[in-house]
Amino acid sequence: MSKLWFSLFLTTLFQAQNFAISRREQTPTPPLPVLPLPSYSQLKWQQRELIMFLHFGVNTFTNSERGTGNENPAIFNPVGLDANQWVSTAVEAGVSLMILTAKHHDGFCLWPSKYTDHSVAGSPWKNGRGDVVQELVDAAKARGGVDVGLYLSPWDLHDRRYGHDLQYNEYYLAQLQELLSRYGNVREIWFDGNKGSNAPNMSYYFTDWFSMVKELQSTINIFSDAGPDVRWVGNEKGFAGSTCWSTINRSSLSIGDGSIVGYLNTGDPKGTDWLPAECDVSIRSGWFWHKSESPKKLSKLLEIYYKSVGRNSVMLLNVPPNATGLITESDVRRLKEFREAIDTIFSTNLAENCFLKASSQRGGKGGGFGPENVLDSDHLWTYWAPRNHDHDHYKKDDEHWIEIRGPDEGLMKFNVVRIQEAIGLGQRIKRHEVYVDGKLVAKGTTVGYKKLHRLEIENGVVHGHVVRIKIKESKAVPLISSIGLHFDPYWHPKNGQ
Ligand code: FUL
Repeated sequence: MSKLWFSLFLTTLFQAQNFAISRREQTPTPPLPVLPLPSYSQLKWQQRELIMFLHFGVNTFTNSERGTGNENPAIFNPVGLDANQWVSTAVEAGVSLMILTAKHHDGFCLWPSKYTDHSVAGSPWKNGRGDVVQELVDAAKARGGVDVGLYLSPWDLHDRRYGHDLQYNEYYLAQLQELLSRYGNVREIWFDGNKGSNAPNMSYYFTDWFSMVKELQSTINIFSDAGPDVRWVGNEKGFAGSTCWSTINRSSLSIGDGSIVGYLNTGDPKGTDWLPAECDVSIRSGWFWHKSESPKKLSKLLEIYYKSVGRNSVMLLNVPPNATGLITESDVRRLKEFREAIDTIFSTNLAENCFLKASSQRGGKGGGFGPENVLDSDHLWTYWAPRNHDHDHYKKDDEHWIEIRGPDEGLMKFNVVRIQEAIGLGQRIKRHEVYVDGKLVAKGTTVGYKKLHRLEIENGVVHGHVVRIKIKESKAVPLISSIGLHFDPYWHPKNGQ
């Protein structure tokens, strides 16, 4: 081959290669994340939406909410205990995680701990050979689809070591080791910050506790007022703030500090830690079962759902087993109604089969970030992304919006708007508005994993053709993973509920 032909051959080869590479290089990439980001286990937790708390122990037999620590283990005798019934109730309510009070403030242990006599081992139940934690774990395993979490109260009214820092912390850590190594996977551990005002002074060795927990359970989420994985929402009504960031500064938090409840409720847009809020609330007025109490009305449970799950949080609903050891029939029924209501509202999305349009889309048409992504079943990793803003030329009209245009024939009838952010790349949206046929029907601040607007307009229902969601302010380009227009037949804003 002559020199000329050879160099021509090389040039062509180089260009061909270059072309192949450049086609790939032109595939639009996902945008950069906005830190902080959730961990794998935090993302899994967020997607659960509804989890169940089970307060059960000596208080169940004494008709009390807070024990004394002097209860005789002989009173604990749930003769009909059937954890399969608890698990079925949970699964039928759409719950995938159940958190049991292995030890509440009274110090009575629902498993036979080798470090105390104050446990099921000293009770007549199963002749002292029972283990409630094991019963729950076995039932969850047998049924499948439901995970277990545990609550181990730091405040202990029974144990004499309480108040002696070293001895009590060793005792507490010993029990943590039992619970987190004997029972398989534990997905959440609850460190309750509550403590009586007359309780002895006590320093908890949180750093040791948290390290030990993570060592024994790699996928667990640690809950406390201050995380490190899930934070308390700051109240026991089940309500997250109408602004609710999953980000917060952990350095401003401490466990058991009553002055930070407002901060916990809303989170912090400037927060450097991903620490989403969990909304704990009971189906009844008390945490423990009392014969005289009955479950909350369906409308109340739905209100809580909208104000927790619908505000970027997870709803932790307590359903206390009774003295027989079963979840009471009225609670089972109410939970069924609750699940049916959620399914009725959200199983139909009127936005499906609509025409979608957006202010812009990253990488242009066919680039993988178009508005159609908000209607698929993936609510995390496929999303509509607008073009990056060119900050030098930012004009007011550049605001980002996405539009849902209904079919020509007939109007869409809905009263709930659902918006979800692709939080895998960070929480971004600070302010947004919803318009129907040009009229403002809802506005809000944060969106996060899920924002639900139950429309507060007159008559409660909107009939319209074009729904436009405007993102008024955002930390970086907003990434919207899902949108829903739903009809909630239980919502009657005129008469309050
Ligand atoms: C509180 C406790 O004092 C209540 O008894 C209940 O366990 C609730 C979930 O947390 O701090």
